[in-house]
Amino acid sequence: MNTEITQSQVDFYQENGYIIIEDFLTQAELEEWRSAVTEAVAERKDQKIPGRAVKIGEDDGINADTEYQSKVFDQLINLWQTSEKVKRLMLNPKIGEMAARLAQVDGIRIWHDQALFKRPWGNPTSWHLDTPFWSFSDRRALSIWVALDDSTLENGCLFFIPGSQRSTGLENPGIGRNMDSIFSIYPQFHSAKTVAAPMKAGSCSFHNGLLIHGAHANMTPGPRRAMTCAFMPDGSTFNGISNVLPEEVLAHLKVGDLLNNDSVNPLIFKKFDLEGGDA
Ligand SMILES: O=C(O)CCC(=O)C(=O)O
Ligand SMILES: [Fe+2]
Repeated sequence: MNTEITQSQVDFYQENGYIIIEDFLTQAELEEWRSAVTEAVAERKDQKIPGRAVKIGEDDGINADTEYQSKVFDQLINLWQTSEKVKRLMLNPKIGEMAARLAQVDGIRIWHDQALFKRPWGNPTSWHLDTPFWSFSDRRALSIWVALDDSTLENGCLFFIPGSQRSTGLENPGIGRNMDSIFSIYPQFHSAKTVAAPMKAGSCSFHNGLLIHGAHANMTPGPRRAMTCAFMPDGSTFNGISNVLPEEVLAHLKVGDLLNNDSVNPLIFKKFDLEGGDA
């Protein structure tokens, strides 16, 4: 696994809100990720999120799914909670350290992982922001997106609007079927330059949760599979949005409480731990 992050990569990420890391996984690691994730997805039998009765493609209040949304991708959340193999991959402190270094934070917790499988002929992923959906409000939150298949212009690679993370906010524009909806809230990006992010299988990207991003439709008869994980800076507090938090956790949470329950949001990297106390 290529987990080194250089200062120039940190600088690029901070400026543009994303970074692509080629050959993140070796061929053997890619095989391991593919098999762990596809097995974990199959074991879920279409259950979108642990502890809830919602099937993929149904409305769980997270995305207000419609039939159209169900054909954007199959979205299976928190596979780390139902698969030991995925848990080993997701709780890797080396990945946490990459995220912490890019985001310039001292500690990183998993917010949620998600497999995002765009099926053949899958709809495009409309421009959207991630952070406004989440139960904490931190401009530094980010995600890793690992390509399990070659992700191409033809089958639904990611697109970014570089630098947009610096002027978007925590209001949620949502995600619907119209690619241009987000520009009614952010008209300044209507004519912005966009960047396509095709990636070979085993490469990955990180993107800031406030970066405007989306993906092409899948215009091929093959799948475009990705494994992703959203990260929350350690020390984040509850903002009152339920998102993926389990009922029993929500029952005891007040706005402003620390989200530091390791069984829900594992701390996967803390600078202090590795650097002997001078963080
Ligand atoms: O995979 C996609 O189509 C979209 C991914 C995305 O929005 C994300 O990882 O935040
Ligand atoms: Fe997203």
